[in-house]
Amino acid sequence: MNEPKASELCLLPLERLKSDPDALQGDFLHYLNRHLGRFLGCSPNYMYAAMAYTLRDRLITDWRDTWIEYKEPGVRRAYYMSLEFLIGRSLGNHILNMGLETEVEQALHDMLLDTEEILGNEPDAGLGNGGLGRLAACFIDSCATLQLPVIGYGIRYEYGMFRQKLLNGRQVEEPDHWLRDGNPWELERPEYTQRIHFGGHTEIYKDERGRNRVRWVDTNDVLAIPYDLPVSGYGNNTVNTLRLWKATTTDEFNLDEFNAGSYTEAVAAKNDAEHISMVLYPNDASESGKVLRLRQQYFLASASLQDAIRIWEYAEGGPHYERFARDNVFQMNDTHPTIAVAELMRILIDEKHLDWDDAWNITTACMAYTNHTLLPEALEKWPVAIFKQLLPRLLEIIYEINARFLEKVAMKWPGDTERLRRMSIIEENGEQYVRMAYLAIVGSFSVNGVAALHSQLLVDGLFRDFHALWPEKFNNKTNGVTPRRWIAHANPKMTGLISSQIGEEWISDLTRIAELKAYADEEEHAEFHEAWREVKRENKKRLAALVKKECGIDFPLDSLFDIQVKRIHEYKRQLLNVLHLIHLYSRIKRGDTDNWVNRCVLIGGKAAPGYEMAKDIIKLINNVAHMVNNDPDVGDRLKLVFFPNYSVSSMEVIAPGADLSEQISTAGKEASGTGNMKFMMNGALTIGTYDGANIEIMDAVGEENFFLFGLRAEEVQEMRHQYNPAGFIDEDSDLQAVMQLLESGYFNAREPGIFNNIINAMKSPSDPWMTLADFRSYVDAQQRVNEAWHYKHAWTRMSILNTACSGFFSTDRTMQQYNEKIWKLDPVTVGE
Ligand code: 21N
Repeated sequence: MNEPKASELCLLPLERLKSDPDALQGDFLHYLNRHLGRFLGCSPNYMYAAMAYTLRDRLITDWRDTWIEYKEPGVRRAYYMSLEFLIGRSLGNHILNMGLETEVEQALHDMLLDTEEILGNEPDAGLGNGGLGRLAACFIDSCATLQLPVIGYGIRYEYGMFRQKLLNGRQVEEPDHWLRDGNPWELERPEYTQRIHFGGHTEIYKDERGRNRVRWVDTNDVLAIPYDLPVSGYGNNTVNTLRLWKATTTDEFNLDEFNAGSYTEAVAAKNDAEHISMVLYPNDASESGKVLRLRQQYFLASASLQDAIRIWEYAEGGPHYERFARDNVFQMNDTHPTIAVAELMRILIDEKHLDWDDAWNITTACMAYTNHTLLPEALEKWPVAIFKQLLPRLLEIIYEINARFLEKVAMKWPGDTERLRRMSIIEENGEQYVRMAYLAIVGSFSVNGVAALHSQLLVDGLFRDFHALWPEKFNNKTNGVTPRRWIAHANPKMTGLISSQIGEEWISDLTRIAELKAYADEEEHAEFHEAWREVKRENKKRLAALVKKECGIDFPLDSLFDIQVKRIHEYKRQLLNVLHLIHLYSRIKRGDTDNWVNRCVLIGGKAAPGYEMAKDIIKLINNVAHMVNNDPDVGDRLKLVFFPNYSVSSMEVIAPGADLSEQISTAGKEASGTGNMKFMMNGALTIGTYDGANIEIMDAVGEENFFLFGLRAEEVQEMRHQYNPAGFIDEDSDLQAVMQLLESGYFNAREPGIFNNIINAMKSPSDPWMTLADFRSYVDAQQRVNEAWHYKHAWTRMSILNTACSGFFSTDRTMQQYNEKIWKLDPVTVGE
């Protein structure tokens, strides 16, 4: 008999584990008792871990088979590079994707355990700030479901997004040590460790053929260790990989210090390396400018590129670089990993010894860039001085890229020095900076915005000059969200009701949810309408219980649940919401309550720790809430809470319980928004400005099923030059009453002056967010909401239509568009 060789042995099929309730229970108890050393009746976080291990075992076979398929030569792969992946919890998601809901439920039930409680013990993987990080998580979910060979690359932050506490109505940040009890999902792969260089200097040498080459020497090196997380597809055998890098020290240390007898100091100094993956920067939508942040960016870019090259060389069986761009594409999530453009050039030139032109052709054929913001304060630029210190070789390469690029510009527009100055990758007025967005555009074959309006504004404004040079690079890819997490998992009751009417196909093909439109008519489908209302009521009950637990306030179920959750930022205009609430309060106080609609208002979101105005806004919301909730004149007419520590897992309860979704940014400022889509899918109606993806949401559902208000982007620009907030106050007695109440100190009687910054900002003619300009229109739209709410049946119809028209906003569609126009990958089926 022929003995198999070792290399053949490793390809032998792995036995599939049984997944009936008995088998699950057996493995669960094995992990709980024999691995974790705990027993039934122990603290529930161990039961969560035991169930996670049980399911991970069942993912491993498909995970391995998926890798084997992807490593075949000729399989083209995409790499999604992102400094953020805001994953949230995973157990419920995997159970859903594997179709094991009833089996797990049964297994736990037989041990008198409650599934929901156990799922609730998983800490959120909060490795992101907001929309950009959550988008990355939705993207990789959809890629696995679509069977696309896409690998996520990110950083395994020891501390994710801070936990938000409230003290006297103010935000207090607490560190999020999410890995403290271990992470059962991750698999450490030290065999694929990569080495990353920092510091040092460059020198020129002659190679064996007498050509000048550059060496980067005397560097301080750091090691990158990969930790893999499984990303399961829905109802298929695909298990993709999210690979997160942890920074660690090399074992080398400074011998001089060692010889001088400072052994402990020499070892201790090595700690510096570990800091790179210690903490996520929490200031979304404004650049941090910190050296550690640039170290994180290069660390991710370099480790990921080296790893992708290693995978490709292995599959290809040798370094035939003319085929590299045929097989690989890198999607950069904003400019954060954009140093990858220069890093790929460095690897190809210094390490693979390609010449400049070949390296540049490869690089610009496999890099693609997504922009997520137009806000000037969020556009990354790094001081050249910092670059020179930290990444001297990369700065040289960027200079060379820039010189060759500016030659092209000069050729197309001879004598236009002003244009050269504008378009240069290096900003030269005063201190020099590297403009990362420009590096990304020059180095990529595709540049996209995240909603139709946003992509249009990019080519008309910020990137105008580049669009004139390369119109073919620019495109739009409207964002989405994954219907698995945001409907099927978060809203099981609605899922059951929908599937009872149109089957389950919609879960992996959301265009099919349009079939619900046929049920929008109350007369013909009275039972369905009744059931729809009942589902919403149950979801409101679940949300009300969470609000009671977190905030201590009762939300009566018959009230309209009016919700704004997102990062706290002036452009998102939580302040406009507050002005409306003060208006409602003042109406109650003066007895103007005919046809009143009772409202429960929930506002939640985190402020960047250094963003004082955002922190003042949180304090104002809490102070107004205190007055409103404790005033006996108000009663059930109005309830207001600031919901603490808004996160992925809390949104899973909040979105299904919402009646009204607040999407009220200053037009032209919110690139897309994605919370707006989650609310829509779960049957909430939107009150919103003509901004970001709101526009596409309204197009899909129809203006008559959407509460539109406010200035449009062009009107905002138009008014800017002559914006006169005082005029809006003078002409509107409601706004006068609101501002008077606010300025009188009514909400801060014992804390005089604390809201002066907020008041002055709103009253300033240079207020970039022009909050007062939209007050009247917003209050009128809220009045239309009230009128609509009176007609329960018409409201239900609009709610059903919102869900039924949400098919476009699945990330399955978004990923299909990225794939058709940018990545061009073939789907890979696994295990058939
Ligand atoms: C959002 F701290 N953009 S979250 C858009 F320095 N950018 O605002 C939203 F490390 N974050 O409209 C859109 O729906 C969403 O992206 C998805 O496309 C966000 C930028 C950021 C900047 C600096 C930093 C972290 C994040 C930090």
